[in-house]
Formats: sequence, structure tokens, C-alpha cells
Amino acid sequence: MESRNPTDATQLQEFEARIARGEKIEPGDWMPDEYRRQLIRMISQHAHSEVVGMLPEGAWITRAPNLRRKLVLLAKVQDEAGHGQYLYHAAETLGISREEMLALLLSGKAKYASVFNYPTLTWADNGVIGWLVDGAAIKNQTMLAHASYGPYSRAMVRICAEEGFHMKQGKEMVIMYAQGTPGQQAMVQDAINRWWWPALMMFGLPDDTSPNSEVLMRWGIKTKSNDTLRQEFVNEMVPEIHALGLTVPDPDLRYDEASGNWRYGAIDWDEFWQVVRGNGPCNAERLAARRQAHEDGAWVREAVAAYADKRAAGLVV
Ligand code: FAQ
Repeated sequence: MESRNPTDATQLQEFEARIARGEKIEPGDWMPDEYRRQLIRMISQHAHSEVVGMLPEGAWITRAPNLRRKLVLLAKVQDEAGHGQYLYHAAETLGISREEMLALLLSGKAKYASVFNYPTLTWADNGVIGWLVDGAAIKNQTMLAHASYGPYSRAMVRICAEEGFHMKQGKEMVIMYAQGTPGQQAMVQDAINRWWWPALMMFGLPDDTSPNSEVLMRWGIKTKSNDTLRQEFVNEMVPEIHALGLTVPDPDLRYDEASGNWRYGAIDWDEFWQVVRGNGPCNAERLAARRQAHEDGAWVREAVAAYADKRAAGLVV
């Protein structure tokens, strides 16, 4: 619905009133430039995260320990590709093209979730990624399913349903290995030790240093803050990890009776920025894999374009 009001101020007022009423903003509607910019930034980063996120687990498809695990992992990795598709489409509704977004990713300029720049060293990493990384993603994305921008919130509903399966398959593995042989127990504990902190970083910067949160909260893109979601995640995960006889790699972790929260130690934001700026353990490898995949897919893009041209010329039905 285009605003009929002549001034930006009135349009902004009407836009904010719509958000306050819980209405969704749709692609053709008037929106502030900053709302559009923030959505393109966040949705494209999210899409890239899903696509790059296929790589750490994808590396294990050929090494799955049995047919059942292989089928589940194949389905999960394929789902992440689908999530990337929904999200690139959602971003396209805001006026950016798929080509522009991919160019930013492949040139190394675009951000994507830092967690995917860590290596998957053992099979147990697949269980722990499913449980912790998908768990953190669901916590954040269940909130985003209420976002004020219609295409993004609707994509989140579908994505969260699939992420629920991802988390369960990971948790099932962690439970099994936690109750398994001493070797399996050690392997799953080691995986938790390596993925715990990167998973906490998935919720973004602390509220008092996040440059984007204020405007995202004001316009109903985020409906809960980074720290609120991170705390909810810690409160849910810590008792479950302990119940399996496993530990959390945080010497400062303690239960605060007064607030009912598990207080966690300091997150290493220097490490976070190192990884986000391209210096994580696997940044170069991840980008090289995406570039290779893009090059390998050139013939598909050419074939699709040739078919579209022929169809437009009436040469095929
Ligand atoms: N990694 O002001 P904030 C998944 C950047 S999908 C890298 O706090 P914001 C599925 C941020 O972009 C996981 N960069 O930022 C899966 C900003 O830079 P900019 C992805 C980060 O946006 C599972 C700057 O720092 N999920 O896992 C990170 O308000 C398993 C300042 O930070 C989404 O993308 C980070 N962790 O809050 C796939 C959800 N955190 O752009 C395969 C949508 C912050 O100003 C296997 N996104 N930065 O230059 C969001 O909810 C938000 O963007 C946050 C960050 C919460 C991620």
C-alpha cells in the first residue's frame, strides 16, 4: 500500500503505526530507505550463512558412519541450500539482484555467520552443530518469524520448521555418543568445547555495542535483543548438557538464583572480529569452495538463460 501522504514525515508516521498495529510491510509498500537497507543487509547475510553453512557438514557426507546418518545429513545439507534460496528471494523483493548479492559474497565483501569459519574435525561435530548451531539459529529465527517484513517473516516460518528437524537429529547423536563408549564421550565433549563459544557469537554483538539493534528493534525487524536471545539459549542448553554428563567449556559459568539465569563468562569478541574480518581458521577455504561451486555452475546458468531466450522467441514450448 503506497502512502497517499505527501511528506516523508507523514509516511514514516503511517509506516510506524502499521508496525505498531502488527501489520506486515510488503514489497510494494512505502518504507524508509534505512529499513530497506537494514533488511537487505540482514537477509542477504542470512542467505549467505545458509549457503556457506552447507560446507562444514557437507564435508562429512562421504564419511558418514552408516546409511541412515548419511541420508539424514544429505537431507539437512540440502535443506540449508533451500533456505538460502528462500532468503535470496526475500532479499530480491527489496530491489537487490541475486547477482549483486553473490558478487559481494564471492569477492569476500559480504558477511556471513562467523560460526561457519570453524573446522569440523570429527564426526561428532555434525551432532553438535545440529544441536548447538541449529539450536541457536532456531532461537534467533523463531523471533524473526515475527519480523515486520512479510517475505522475511514467512520465510522464517518454513525455515524454522526444517531447522527443528536439524536440531533433533543433532541432539539424538549427542545423546547417543554421551551414553556411548569412553571414546565417543570424549569425542562429543571435545566437539562441545569447540562449538560452544562460536554458537554464542551467533546472536550478534552485546546489546550495548550492537550498531544495528536499536533501529531493528524500533521497526520490529528484531523483536528480542541479541543478549536476551543469547541468555535464553544458555538457560535452555546448560541444564541439558549437564544432564548428559557433559560440561560447558566456561569456568565462569554459574547459576544465579535471583534471576534464574545461567551467567556465562566473557565472550572473546577479539576472536569474533578476527573471524568476521576474514582471518578465521576456514574463511579462505569456505570462500574458495563457494567460488569453485559458482564456476562449476556456469554451464547451468548459461543453459537456463539460453532456454529463456528460446522460449521468449517462441522456439520452445
Ligand atoms: N557472524 O549490530 P550487530 C544458520 C556482524 S543461519 C558474522 O549485532 P545485527 C543456519 C553484523 O552483520 C545463521 N557477523 O548485527 C544453519 C554487523 O555487521 P554489518 C545466520 C556478525 O545484524 C545452521 C556487525 O557484526 N543467521 O545458522 C555476527 O543487528 C547449521 C554488528 O553486529 C542469521 O543471519 C555473526 N555471528 O545482529 C546453516 C539470522 N553477528 O552488517 C547450516 C539473521 C554480528 O553492520 C548449518 N540475522 N555480525 O557490517 C540476525 O538475526 C542478525 O543479523 C544477527 C546480528 C543477530 C546475526
